[in-house]
Amino acid sequence: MQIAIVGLTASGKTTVFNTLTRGHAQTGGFGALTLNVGVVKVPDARLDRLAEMFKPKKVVHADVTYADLPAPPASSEGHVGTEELPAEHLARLRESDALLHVVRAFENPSVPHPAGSVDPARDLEQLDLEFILADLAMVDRRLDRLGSSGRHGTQAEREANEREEVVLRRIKTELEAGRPIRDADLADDEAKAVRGFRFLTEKPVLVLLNVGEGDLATAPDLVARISAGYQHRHAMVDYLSARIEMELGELEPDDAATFMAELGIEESGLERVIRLSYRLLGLISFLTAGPDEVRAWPITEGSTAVDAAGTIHTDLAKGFIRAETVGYEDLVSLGSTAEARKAGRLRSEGKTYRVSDGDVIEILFSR
Ligand SMILES: Nc1nc2c(ncn2[C@@H]2O[C@H](COP(=O)(O)OP(=O)(O)OP(=O)(O)O)[C@@H](O)[C@H]2O)c(=O)[nH]1
Ligand SMILES: [Mg+2]
Repeated sequence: MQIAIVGLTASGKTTVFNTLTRGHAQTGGFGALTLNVGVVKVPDARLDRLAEMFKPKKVVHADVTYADLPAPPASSEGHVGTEELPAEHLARLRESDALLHVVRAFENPSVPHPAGSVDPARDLEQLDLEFILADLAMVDRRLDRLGSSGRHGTQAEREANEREEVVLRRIKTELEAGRPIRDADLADDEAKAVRGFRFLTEKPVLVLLNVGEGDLATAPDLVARISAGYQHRHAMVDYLSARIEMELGELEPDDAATFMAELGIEESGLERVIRLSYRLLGLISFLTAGPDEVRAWPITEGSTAVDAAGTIHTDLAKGFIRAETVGYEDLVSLGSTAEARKAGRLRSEGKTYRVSDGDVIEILFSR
């Protein structure tokens, strides 16, 4: 699973990327076209608790890949266009499963805002519009193609083309009205007909307001104000002070705790953002626990026991017999798998069982 970090120039994308990945990519690049990619472990206190119980050789977290894309360069007319991005970056953007849209809400006299003033609502709208235009350009190109050559081929091909055209026309109407595709509420078969395009405005988005160091107290108000004007499907709004998080990340854990107490922060914003983006991807975690390994496995919400088996290994899905399942809370309160079994909390689930977040699962299978 991959999340693309997008945003206008000097909004703090690379600073956010560094805090997420504890990396040291160069910030303040001002339009330098470097692409940064890093893998982030999803914090999960349950794994620590299970590790105490099972004393495994290793503990493996679920992870998410973040790609920090440079802002699209401004063209001579002052537009920022995704079309201007190098092909490799555009491909990354299209391939991503979700967007983390960093919006500047911090003042910093030594880094003037390219537009002359800090205005998160304006910036948010500007990049959103660019993405709408990029999708619209794609839709138009495809409709042209379908118009000229889509009438040929076998009957099945022509019918598929007609179905695609209907969906594309519908999407075009949405985009022309300034609405992202994620709002269009496409039916499953409609979404499937246009999946290959990997439209930018179809991806779920987490809007991250990057607030100044002194603005943490008022940040929730800003979030409320911006989200009131941002009622879209598959969209969330949150805040972070990237600068503070970066400094926190450079401290020893004890010092970080003291610093957080001084600032009156209860939870690291970073962990919240990682968790939110995990949820944004529609992911939950099931867990496996044993003497070799305690591990969290990402899986799409709604997945079945046999999907879970396949996530671990295709052989487990092929030879699936049953999934011995116990909820994390039950396992921890009863103290061991054996006790959970005695108490009747260890369930034998079949192929079609829908996995819940925090299920501790052992797959029984035949080779
Ligand atoms: N005061 C303050 N400065 C910040 C904050 N976040 C980023 N900056 C500064 O703003 C400048 C731009 O930050 P970057 O993280 O490089 O921004 P970017 O969006 O990656 O910029 P480009 O890649 O050039 O588009 C740097 O000098 C950062 O130190 C913040 O929360 N507060
Ligand atoms: Mg950058």
